Amino acid sequence: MRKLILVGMVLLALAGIGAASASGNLVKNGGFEEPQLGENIGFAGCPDGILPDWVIGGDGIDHIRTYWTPSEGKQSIDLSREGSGSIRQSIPTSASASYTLSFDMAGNPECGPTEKLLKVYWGNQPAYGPYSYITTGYPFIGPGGWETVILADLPGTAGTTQLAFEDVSTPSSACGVALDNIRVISNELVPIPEFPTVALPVGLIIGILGAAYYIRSTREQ
Ligand SMILES: [Ca+2]
Ligand SMILES: [Ca+2]
Repeated sequence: MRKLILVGMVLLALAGIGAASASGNLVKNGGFEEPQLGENIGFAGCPDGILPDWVIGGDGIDHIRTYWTPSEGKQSIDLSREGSGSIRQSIPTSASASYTLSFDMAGNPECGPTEKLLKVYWGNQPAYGPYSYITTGYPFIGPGGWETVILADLPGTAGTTQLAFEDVSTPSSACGVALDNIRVISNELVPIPEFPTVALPVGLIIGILGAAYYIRSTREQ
């Protein structure tokens, strides 16, 4: 029985590793939850140096709290403060891996242009996009207004790769691309789904049976 308990514990540990890898987002503050703005703050204009883990470029951004509903957590950004802005961050990467980038995009509907345009940069690859978002029909950004963009098989390089987002809406205005929930996952870390899904319940059952057996045998002594 002790061997069985040990097997259960090992399976549980392995299932834990699989789950950790699956949620291994390499982007820091990709949901713009830091710094936490006050509950009643609509938005805060951000020049460079305000948003942790990101370098802000262009004309800056707005950090959004209650002004509209984020796609993740409590905060998101408008990639344009008074004019088009950009953000960038260095991601730890490996030359032997490829990466999947995903993010949620919408557009600030308060002012024109109605078509918001976004370019995405990954290392020295040619720019991706421009991705277009039409604000017509979305007077307020809500859960149904966000669109998820996924870029799979981005190449890795040894060291770090710079990830950048740039508002290229024309003309530039105070109402830009809305961004939230930026994630980069190493494709090598995505676990084989069958293993942890089987290992977790099997490990749990063996563990519970083992614990019950152990309690019973200690009571009988
Ligand atoms: Ca968020
Ligand atoms: Ca703005």
